[in-house]
Amino acid sequence: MGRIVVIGGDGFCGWPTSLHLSSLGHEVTILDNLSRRRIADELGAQSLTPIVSPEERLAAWAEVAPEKGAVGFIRLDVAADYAGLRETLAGIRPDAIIHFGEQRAAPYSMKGEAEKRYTVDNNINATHNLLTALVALGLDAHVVHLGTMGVYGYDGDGLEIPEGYLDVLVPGPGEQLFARSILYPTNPGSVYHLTKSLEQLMFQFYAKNDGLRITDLHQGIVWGTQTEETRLHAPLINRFDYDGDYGTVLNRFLMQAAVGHPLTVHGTGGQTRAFIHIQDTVRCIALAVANPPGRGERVRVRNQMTETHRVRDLARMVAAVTGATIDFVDNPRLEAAENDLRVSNRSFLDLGLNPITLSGGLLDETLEISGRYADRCDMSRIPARSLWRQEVTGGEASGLRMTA
Ligand code: USQ
Repeated sequence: MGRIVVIGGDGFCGWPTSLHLSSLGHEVTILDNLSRRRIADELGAQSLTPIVSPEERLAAWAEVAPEKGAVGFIRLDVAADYAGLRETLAGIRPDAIIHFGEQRAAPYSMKGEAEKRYTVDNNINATHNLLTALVALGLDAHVVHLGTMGVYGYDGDGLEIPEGYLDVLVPGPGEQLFARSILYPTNPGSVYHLTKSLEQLMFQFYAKNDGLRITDLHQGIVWGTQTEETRLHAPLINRFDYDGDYGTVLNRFLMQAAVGHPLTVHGTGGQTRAFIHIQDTVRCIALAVANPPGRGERVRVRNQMTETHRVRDLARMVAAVTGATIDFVDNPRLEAAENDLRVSNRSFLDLGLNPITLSGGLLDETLEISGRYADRCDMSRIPARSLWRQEVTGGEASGLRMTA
């Protein structure tokens, strides 16, 4: 078992991951600037589940799992405080670093100038600071980064998306064919997804130039709230975002059904996306930590998803279970109205992942939690209001209206 730093360990994926790694016997230190809580305040949209302070969470964990050892917490802005990051890593000398420390909402990243610039500044600087510090300190820690399925884009027409790389033959002079294995060409659909696409190049460079060992996990849309560890004690409960910026589609539909709001399908709901339950997220990260690439190897890319679904099918499924009505609303995003999606996830299946599926009963748990905390819901926060494009007339932005 090793020493693991979890950057962004206070967030929706980072918190349950920190507990899971601790329960496996790792010594975990969370580095977090509490930006998810700050942005929730800024948006006036709190987690549906009540979240206690990091100190109270960690005290609760020490109480239920005293034999696992304490999880440490350091409040640090990895993107802004390079000296602090360097000093912290030099002190801990971790074996692995899980990097969740990024602004992760596509709608938030498209809200306006400030949010676009914040998302790029934060995500790019956080990632580059981490890589630079590892090189400067001569630390051979395995970096496990949370990427996104969205780097591939959603223009799939049946091609199975490989895990990171595309093996191509490039025609040369005469009959010559050059074999290349290239990063799958990125096609980001938001400024947020753009940052994850740019980061792929940083990882490629630092793995090649400095021999850093890096795994990039291209994760789908996470659903569910609780994991084996967060269920153990009330203060350990995971956050549940339902608002139009941070709420993700299936969890939104489940909570909308629980509070009596129509299910907000964007456009025709023909968008097909990749999904994974939060319990499988934490399992995948543990599997990735246990299976690092070697020094000098190229970045290991794994697709962290378990199934694909069309948005309108999810809405129909939730409506069938709950009796909710479905509202097909104008799509605030610029995205393909209909797409197919096939994704390879062989590498996690080969490592032994036994996927949780939507049919597996855990929908009920999310519905139950949504009902339990329904009185904490602010209905005005449910509609998605971030528009992907400003309408331009006569060379000037005339306001936030969609043209596509
Ligand atoms: N959608 C609706 N109704 C809603 C909310 C969303 O129809 O009320 C649609 C969106 O238009 C989109 C799809 O559902 O077509 C997915 O939206 P989402 O908000 O669930 O997911 P997304 O914005 O893509 O981002 C989320 C996470 C992000 C992660 C990404 C994985 O916030 O951190 O990287 O999922 S992926 O989508 O595979 O790129």
